[in-house]
Amino acid sequence: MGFTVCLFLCLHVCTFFVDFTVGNETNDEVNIQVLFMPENCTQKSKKGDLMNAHYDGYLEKDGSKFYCSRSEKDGHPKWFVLGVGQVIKGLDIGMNGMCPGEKRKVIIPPSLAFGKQGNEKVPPNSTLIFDIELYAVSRGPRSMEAFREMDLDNDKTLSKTEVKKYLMIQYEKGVTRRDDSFYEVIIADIFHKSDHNGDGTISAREYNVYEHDEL
Ligand SMILES: [Ca+2]
Ligand SMILES: [Ca+2]
Repeated sequence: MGFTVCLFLCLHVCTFFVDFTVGNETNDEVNIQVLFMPENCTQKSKKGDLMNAHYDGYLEKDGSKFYCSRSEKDGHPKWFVLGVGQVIKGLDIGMNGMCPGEKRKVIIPPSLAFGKQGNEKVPPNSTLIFDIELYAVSRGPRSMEAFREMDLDNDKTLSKTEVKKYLMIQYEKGVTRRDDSFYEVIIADIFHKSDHNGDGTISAREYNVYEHDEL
């Protein structure tokens, strides 16, 4: 039984769709190497967290690069929810328990990547290597606690200003200061996916749609 998984939350830049079999035939594991650990790690990523990261993907067999988030289109870091199938399974596993600012090398067997089929850039049965740098982790972005935290004027909807303020607080826990254009790209992406009725704010109902992504 196969199902389609989008590698990236960013549907409008999503180029990789893949069918893979979820079965009990694999005991394969993701190999995680921590390349850099920041001195302060106030929170580690866990399932359901909103992640912001750059990652470059390589084929293990010849070291060729098949994906680079830094050079793709706008080059902004990828934004996705961890552990719910918005990235390949091996990345969901390999980016768990990670700190903002941490860098990892993650080696993913085919069964937890693009499987026997591969995709347009990944040959069948490819083991993949990802170089990952995590910029930000937002705890429980789908929780109503987080919604209330973001909803500064308590009107039960999130404006772009409110989302931006929240993101800036999250990012300042990380390593790098960002300019306005950085946030504008992310906010546009968030509203594109969450503001379903296009009124320029995210209602509690629209926000809560995320709750049903759990696998
Ligand atoms: Ca509000
Ligand atoms: Ca709305």
